[in-house]
Amino acid sequence: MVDIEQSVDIDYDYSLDRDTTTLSRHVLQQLQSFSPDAQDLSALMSRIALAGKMIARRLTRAGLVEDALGFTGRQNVQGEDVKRMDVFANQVFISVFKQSGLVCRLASEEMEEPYYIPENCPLGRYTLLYDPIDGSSNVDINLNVGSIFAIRRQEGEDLDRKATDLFQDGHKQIAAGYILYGPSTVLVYSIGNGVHAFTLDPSLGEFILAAENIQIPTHGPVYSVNEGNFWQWNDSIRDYLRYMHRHEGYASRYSGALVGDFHRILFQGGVFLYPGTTKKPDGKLRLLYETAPLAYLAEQAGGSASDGTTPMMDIVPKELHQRVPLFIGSRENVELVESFIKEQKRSEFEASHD
Ligand code: AHM
Ligand code: MG
Repeated sequence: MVDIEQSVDIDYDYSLDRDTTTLSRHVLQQLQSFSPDAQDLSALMSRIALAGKMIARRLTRAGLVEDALGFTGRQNVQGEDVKRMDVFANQVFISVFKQSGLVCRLASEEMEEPYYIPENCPLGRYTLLYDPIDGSSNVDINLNVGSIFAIRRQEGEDLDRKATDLFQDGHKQIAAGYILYGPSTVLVYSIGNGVHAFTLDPSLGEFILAAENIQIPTHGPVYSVNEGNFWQWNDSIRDYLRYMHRHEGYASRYSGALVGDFHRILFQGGVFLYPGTTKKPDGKLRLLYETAPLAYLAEQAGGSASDGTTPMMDIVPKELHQRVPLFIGSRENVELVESFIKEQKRSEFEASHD
């Protein structure tokens, strides 16, 4: 006979346990410590989560409130048209970190120079690097967008406010992740101990653990690239795409928002690529707040990321808004693209030495 009381107890235990694994609890569990550093990271992640909730709230109401959709009429430092949501989301991160006491500087796609919060600087030696709205061309058509973030520890006093200590490789990141604003809002993060995903439960206002220690499949069917740039690619990338077209087992998926495309690959495998083009030889994506944070996640999940030849995590930026080609995802898929790039370099080398 079924013991109803016991089975009810078991169900409650399971669902309550699941519901109470919130992001901040998870961060502390990950660090297995209540040290000041662990408390800092937990507080930083809670602030990022708060920014994510505020942006998600605005996005869900974007068609209803004034001034949420459309362009501002301005261009950002990279010469791209700035959308109202870009400005709003950029400001959200600034205002949540003003209250944190922990972050001295923020650097984002939307600001030419880092933003300093002097009152935090004596104590808060962390820097937040972020893309407030990734894939912002999707906002006006109600498709998914994201926010990407990384945290680095400030090194030195930075008295001249040049933030040169940020020009170090991706291994200097102590945390990275993204928030995906899709049918639900999902936060994915790593603090160097695996990759974990949380789903926002709007009724609780909390990010609840959804998947722990995510592993990217070593091989996947998806290739994700803007094929409209075919005419602008070099031969190696064209050859790779021809290979994709001529072999069974591959599917093309491209949403126009890196975060969404990467999220699919994280769970299902495949490769995302944004190679250099004739108009943008270093591609479109930015190293410090787009490609390096996602590379950190990819490596933590057993995948890989490179610029075609060098591991993304090893690339040292020369400037804040540096762009870099990106090849990221399942290890075998990334290796396949890299093999085409290597082959072209080899034939170029041979031709120049004939
Ligand atoms: P954004 O951060 O200015 O929105 O630009 C980044 C986006 C990526 O999310 C996306 O993969 C890519 O740019 C799309 O660019 P394109 O339209 O050239 O394919
Ligand atoms: Mg972006």
